[in-house]
Formats: sequence, C-alpha cells, structure tokens
Amino acid sequence: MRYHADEPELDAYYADIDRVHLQPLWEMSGLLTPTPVVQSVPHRWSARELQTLAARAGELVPVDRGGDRRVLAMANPGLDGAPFISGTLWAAVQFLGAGEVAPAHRHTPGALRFVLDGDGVYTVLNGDPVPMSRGDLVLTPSWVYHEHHNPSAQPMMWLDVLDLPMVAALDAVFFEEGPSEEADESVLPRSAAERRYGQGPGLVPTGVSSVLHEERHSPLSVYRWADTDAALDALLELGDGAQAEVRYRDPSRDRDVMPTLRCEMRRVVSGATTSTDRQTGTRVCAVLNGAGTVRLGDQRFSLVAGDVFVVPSWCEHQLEADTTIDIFTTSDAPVLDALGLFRRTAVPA
Ligand code: GTQ
Ligand code: FE2
Repeated sequence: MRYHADEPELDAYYADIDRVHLQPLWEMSGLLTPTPVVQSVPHRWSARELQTLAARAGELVPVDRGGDRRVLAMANPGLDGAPFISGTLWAAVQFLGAGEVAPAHRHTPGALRFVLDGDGVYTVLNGDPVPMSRGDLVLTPSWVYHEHHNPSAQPMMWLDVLDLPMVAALDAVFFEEGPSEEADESVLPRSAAERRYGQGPGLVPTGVSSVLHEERHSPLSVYRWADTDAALDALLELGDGAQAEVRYRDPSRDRDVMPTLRCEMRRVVSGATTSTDRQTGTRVCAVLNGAGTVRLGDQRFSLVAGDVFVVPSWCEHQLEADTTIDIFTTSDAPVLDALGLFRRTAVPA
C-alpha cells in the first residue's frame, strides 16, 4: 500500500480498509491487461530424459507410493515449482512395470492417456477393459473409475494429461478409491465402447443413446492410431497442402471428446513449415513420429519422437518438419469456447 506522508487522513483510511480486508482498485495495476499475461513459459521435455527417468523410477519407487500411480509430472519452469504444465493443465509420464497394477479410483478432474510408444497395458474404464497401443488416445473422463494393468513382460510408459489445475481452481476436486477388476487377460476383448461407437464412420447404435446422451463426454473411450493415421493420409491425398489435421470428436454428437479437453492430431510433411498461429488456452503437444523444430515465441526447440512441449496461452507457435512429423495436441479449448473466450489468429510472417 502506498503511504502519503503529507496526507494523514488518507493513510488512516488505508489502514482502516486494510483491517477489514478491503483493497482499493485505484492502487492496483496489471489486472486488466491488453493481452493475456501468462505465467507459464514455453518448454520442451525431451523423450530421452522422460524415458530414462521414468524407467529409473520403475526400479526405485514401488507403484503404491503416492496415489498408486508412478507418475512424473511436467512442472512448467514459470510456475514456481507447482507440478503443473500450465495454470490449467497437468501433464505427466506414467510408468507401469511388467506385471504391475495401478488400482482403481475415480476423480472429478478429467484425464486422457496418449501412448507414445509400446503396448501391453490395458486400462479398465467403469469395468470396460481397453487395451492401449502406440498412437492410441484413451479417455478417462470425470468420475469414471479407472485402473491400469500391465500383464505383459515389458514395462510401458504413456503420457497423461488432466484438467486438474482448472478443476482445483474451481474448488471442485473429489476423489475416491474403487473396486479393482481383473479382466480376462488371455482373451482381452475389444472394448464395449468400441463395439458400440467405434464400428464405422457415421454409425451409432439406436436404443442406448438416450442413456449415453446424459454424459458430458464421448461414449467412445479409445481412438485407435490406425484410424487417425488413415484419416491424415486421406486428407493429404487430396493434395491441397503440406499438412493435415484431424480433431477427435464425440461420435454421438458434435462436440469435443470431453467438456474440458480438445484433442487433435496434426501431420506436417517433410520439409514444410507451417504458418504461425497463437490461441488462448494451453496446448500440450507430443511428437508421435518424425523430427523437426517448433518455434514458441522467440525460442526454438528441436523435436524428435517422444518429446512433449507446452504452448502457453497466446504464445506464437510455428512448426518446421525435417521429416514428416505427427504431433498430438490436447488443449483446454472447449472451456474457453464454452465461455466465449477462445481466440485464435494466424500471425503474419
Ligand atoms: O492414471 O489415474 O498422471 O489419477 C495423475 C493422476 C495419472 C491416473 C496422473 C491420476 C492418474
Ligand atoms: Fe486417476
């Protein structure tokens, strides 16, 4: 609070309001800024470091220590040590050794898994077993029970993204443990969700929709890499550009896969440079295939498969593909969209 040696009445007034927890707007600045002032900074976590350090945790730390999950959170260097990749999103790598189980629980923050490499793990979502493989996107929406099993002989690692900081800011975090289920591991079936909603483009079952429409998230809990890959190839075959992008959507209605998280996959062909863009909200990006460079504001980061990077709100973003590169992106865009706060612009070169 400013002091006014020559105005004792004003000083007395400031002391009085302070005592009753009031503050004068006329003494404040930096609240209504012309453009977003963003605390999180651009950063890339390298695949090699994520893999080696997660594998070391696999040797050193049992899975039951810390919430039954062996997870390394990506802590944005701009956030003073908070375990969040931005003010709104949590991103982490999770490592599950051969034969290990991460037991069932559920929470109000929504989550997704994106598999950057390997297979052998299955997740059980409200009783429905979903095998996970390279390039697959698996949804764990708010309040859905989930547990991870690795019956294979190899460890496996994947990317987790949650809307945890956003739900925490809204003071709406709930958590409870759940009953663990043992699926028949010898004949792991295709998930029930895929049988109902992943059978063919434009086909949804009649009869069960009245129940599912009450859910806020996609009834299809897994999006397979083979389908995403084919969709990107088909777009590029049309020949109108050096890149293609698809959005993962709820097959039962026109909306994002979850109310808080948008998911997209982009393919930029070898040698191409994208236009520069910026948008409100956080983007968490993971390189599935290929190599290149991303420019984030005035910083450049080289990219190889398995790298994860964050594009903070309103930060300029541009990609250069050294080889054809596939980048998975998830963002909090559905929230900004719902509130009329989503802005996206191309930035002239
Ligand atoms: O796999 O259930 O990265 O509950 C953070 C919290 C993963 C999970 C995370 C979680 C999980
Ligand atoms: Fe969880």
